[in-house]
Amino acid sequence: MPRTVITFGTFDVFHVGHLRVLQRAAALGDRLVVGVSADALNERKKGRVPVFSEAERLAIVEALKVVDGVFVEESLEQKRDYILEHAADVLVMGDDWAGKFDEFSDVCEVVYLQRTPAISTTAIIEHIADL
Ligand code: C2G
Repeated sequence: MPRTVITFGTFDVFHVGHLRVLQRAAALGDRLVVGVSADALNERKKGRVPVFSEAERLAIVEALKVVDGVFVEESLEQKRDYILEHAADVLVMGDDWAGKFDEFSDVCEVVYLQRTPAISTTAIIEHIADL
């Protein structure tokens, strides 16, 4: 049976920290499925509309060599359904989410990967705004 890895994120203003977490997630199994958070979810949870639209963020993530499939993450509360729907064996998140998804360890392995230091979408937006 192929081992399916699932991960979630906004992946706005795609950067090397995003790439690395997806590469390391993919290395934990045979197939990587990515839930890209909806524009409405970002607005609701973060109070900010992403720079790149949901369709653009999905297209970028879907085109990556390490990604086998993408879907829109409509709400954080549906995480268990997404894990089951995609028959995921492993849930991977960056360690900014450490401990937050331990409740799913009854249906899959839960792994938190160290974030790539010193790079974030917010820092990039601020840097560009300052130019
Ligand atoms: N990431 C990383 N290193 C960075 C920046 C981000 O490893 N320097 C990782 C995050 O830990 C996350 C993924 O890249 O696993 C996507 O990051 P975000 O787009 O910020 O995702 P977020 O908005 O936190 O996810 O269910 C979760 C939601 O979809 C929100």
